[in-house]
Amino acid sequence: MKLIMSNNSPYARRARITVREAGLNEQVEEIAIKSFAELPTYGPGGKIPVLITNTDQSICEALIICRYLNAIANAGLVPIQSPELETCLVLESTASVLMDALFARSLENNQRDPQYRSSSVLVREQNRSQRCYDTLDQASLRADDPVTLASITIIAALGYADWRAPEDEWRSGRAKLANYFEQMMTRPAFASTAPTY
Ligand SMILES: N[C@@H](CCC(=O)N[C@@H](CS)C(=O)NCC(=O)O)C(=O)O
Repeated sequence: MKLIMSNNSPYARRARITVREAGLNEQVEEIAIKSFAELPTYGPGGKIPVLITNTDQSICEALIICRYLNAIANAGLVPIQSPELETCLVLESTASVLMDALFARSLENNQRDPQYRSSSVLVREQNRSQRCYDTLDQASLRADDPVTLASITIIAALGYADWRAPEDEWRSGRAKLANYFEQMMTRPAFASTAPTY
């Protein structure tokens, strides 16, 4: 399989950590894009990540790629029983929303002509980000719990916040979340995929 990615995309990082935690390193070759212009050649979405399967199918969307990798490796990255399943989905979806909120702000700040930048969008997405940080902090996450697609998404989103939204100071007043992040980052799958910027 081939994973079309970039070293600093938080969406691609979800898939890259999943590859490693699912033990699929030998089966998935990572291909870093040279330009966004080449992306539509890998599928209609034209976004990274894209997974090209062994049957030459092109799967997009990080969430779906991660579930596919988890399924083919039988990796157990999504609990199958309550209440762990619901907990995983609540946290994964919260981190997913956080990632989208951070990405939306990054688009406004870095790709929009300053005269067209929307301060209302920036405020709305920043408020959304703060609510998500709070929810994740209040979840009292434990680094010695089994890795799931939730923990993968949380760390990918927070790592992206460090890069694109340092003004959020997400660690401030959220010692539990900060401690969780630090501990998770000692795992090779997480450390080796830290964004390069
Ligand atoms: N919903 C998608 C978002 C992926 C995404 O937006 N990736 C960005 C890079 S971080 C991208 O490819 N942007 C190119 C573009 O928007 O044309 C996912 O979860 O995979």
